[in-house]
Amino acid sequence: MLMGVSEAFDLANEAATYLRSQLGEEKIDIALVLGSGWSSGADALGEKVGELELGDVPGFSKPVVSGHGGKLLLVRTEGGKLAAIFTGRTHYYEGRGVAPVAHGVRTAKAWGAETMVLTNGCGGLNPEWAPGTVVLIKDHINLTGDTPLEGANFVDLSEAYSKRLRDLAKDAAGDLPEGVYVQFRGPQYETPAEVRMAGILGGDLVGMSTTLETIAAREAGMEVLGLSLVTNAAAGLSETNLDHTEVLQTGKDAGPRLAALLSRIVGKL
Ligand code: 8IG
Repeated sequence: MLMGVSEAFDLANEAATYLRSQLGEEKIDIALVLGSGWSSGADALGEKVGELELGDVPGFSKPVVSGHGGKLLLVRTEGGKLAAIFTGRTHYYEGRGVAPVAHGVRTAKAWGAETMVLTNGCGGLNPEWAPGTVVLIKDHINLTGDTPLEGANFVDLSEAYSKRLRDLAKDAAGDLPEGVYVQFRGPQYETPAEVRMAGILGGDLVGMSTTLETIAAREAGMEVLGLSLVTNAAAGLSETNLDHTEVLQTGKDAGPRLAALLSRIVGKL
């Protein structure tokens, strides 16, 4: 059975209650989701003050894709903020509906977070963005045909990815390129024709996450920062075919650089 929105909020509150009791912190400031390639950021973000298995938290399940961890870490950032780090996410392509996809974001909000940092690994359309390039998400196109919202809930997405946080990230990390992220349902990668379509529509990045989480975060009134690691040229744009193990390798190679970048940015939030 798919979950309705009011049950989803109940479950997020239950998860937040569990996290408060297990970790002894009444409220967090920031939450981060670390996607493909970003997991080494977890240890670099500050002093670790708590850790638990996400699979033990109400509403979360064990991760399914190799390269996607399943822990929640609590850290004190350089800027003195309390940040919860989700090392992994539930993807829409798992086929369990939108509620599990939005659960991390809603739990973070129920625990008091006002800032949501969403990271991912993705394919790049811009030939200047070699694998390993980090791109700030400036906007998105949600091609899943789905939404975590229900009913007449006309959430404004005019500035889904906060200009303020993008400017702050550029100040902290040096000039980062910006792009439009297109979420496909997956789990198959795109055909070259679908990648061309994404480009014609105004997309710069193709991936399988983030947009549904951003919608849930904006509904919750959180400010969103989106960071994409280009792990591969999108299908049809390079000589080679796409391969998940190569994607993982690019993430691994970029690890230390991403960790430094993320900690500089998060330290300023
Ligand atoms: I990592 O090229 C990663 N995730 N849809 N396309 C889509 N998702 C991705 C890709 C990609 N690379």
